[in-house]
Amino acid sequence: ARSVRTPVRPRSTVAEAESRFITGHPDCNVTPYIANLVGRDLHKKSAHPLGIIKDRIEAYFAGLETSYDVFDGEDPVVTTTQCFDDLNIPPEHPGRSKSDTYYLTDTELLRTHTSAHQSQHLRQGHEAFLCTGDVYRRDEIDASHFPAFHQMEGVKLFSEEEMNGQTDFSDKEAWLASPECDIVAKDLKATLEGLIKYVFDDPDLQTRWRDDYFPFTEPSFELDVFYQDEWLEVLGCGVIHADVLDRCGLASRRGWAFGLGLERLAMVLFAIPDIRLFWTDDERFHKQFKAGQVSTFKPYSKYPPVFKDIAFWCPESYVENDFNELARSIGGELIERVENIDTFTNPKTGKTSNCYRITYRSMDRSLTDVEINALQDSLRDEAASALSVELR
Ligand code: FA5
Ligand code: MG
Repeated sequence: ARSVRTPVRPRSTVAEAESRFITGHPDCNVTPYIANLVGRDLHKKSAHPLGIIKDRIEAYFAGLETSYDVFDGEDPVVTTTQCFDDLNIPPEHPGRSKSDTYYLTDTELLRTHTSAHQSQHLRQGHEAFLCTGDVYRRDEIDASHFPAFHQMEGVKLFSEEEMNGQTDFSDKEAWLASPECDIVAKDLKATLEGLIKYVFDDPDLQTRWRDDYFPFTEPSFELDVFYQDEWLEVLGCGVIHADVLDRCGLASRRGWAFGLGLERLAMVLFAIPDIRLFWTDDERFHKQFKAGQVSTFKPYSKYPPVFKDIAFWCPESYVENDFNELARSIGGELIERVENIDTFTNPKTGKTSNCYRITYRSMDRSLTDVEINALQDSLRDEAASALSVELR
């Protein structure tokens, strides 16, 4: 297989990062905190859990009959065409909104998924490939969600003979009921079940398939793994939508695609309890991992959490991700969780109040009251000024 791997980029300075991603365009909503995460290239570090798991997944695919081309160095800045239009994601889809996505300009953004590169690789003639990269989303904040994370995309096309020369299905129902659809979907699930077996080598690992929906696959599925007493979603996948292939000049072909969250799989494989740990510079984390080896993470501390509540009346324009973003901008990796613990609407005024519980906890050290009070005070001040909320 051809392999197009690029070397690790040097970490950019704050000023460099900001000048590229914080453009001054009226639609730009990238914060300095996010700009500084771009380019860390954790997935290319062979002794980092994300690099180790990526290498292991690539090794599984290298052992299959189909030959997969491997990519891991595409620019995370993509266009709305690449990230959405090519994939049948309509203009009004919530995933495209500024409350969910980091825009540099009205047409350029930090990719929200590695599916943003599917069409370009298909157009260039790659029939089976893996493509890994960092992706960015304005999202909720807890132990398994971080605004920057890593995905690996996988795509495989089937030959026209394998599809019995059939591609002209009268409608969605006819396609879903066809033996051709079944061939692709079965191969997809078998390939991913084989992957999980290979990566985890653990007969006790509990997994489950669920039906899902993506505009760019039909049918669509997700796979969950049981971890820390709950089902953790590790990947989305499906049979590539005919319209997506058609746009790539591949109307006569069918195939499958998947996108898996590397952090989610790595958390389970290495027993890493919190997604923020992947971004730490702490030696106590890094010295536990070696290239090519799976080991169980031994937490080096359980520093106590500090809880702080904040309650406010919201303006009509209020969106929760703006508050999550603000918290992350002010508290950075010291924020473990932002939880909405109470919301109600005053029947007389029609105004809505939200109360959030912020969990502050460092992975590396004990926090002092003085520093947390200072962070919480800035969060209150900034919420009032930047989000126009009325503190209670
Ligand atoms: C997608 O991103 C689709 N592009 C996947 C896909 C590809 C479907 C190809 C069909 C064909 P989703 O939004 O569910 O789907 O994200 C995929 C995975 O990324 C999730 O299953 C999860 O493992 C991971 N993920 C999503 N959000 C976060 C987050 N905030 N932090 C960490 N991991 C996340
Ligand atoms: Mg999903």
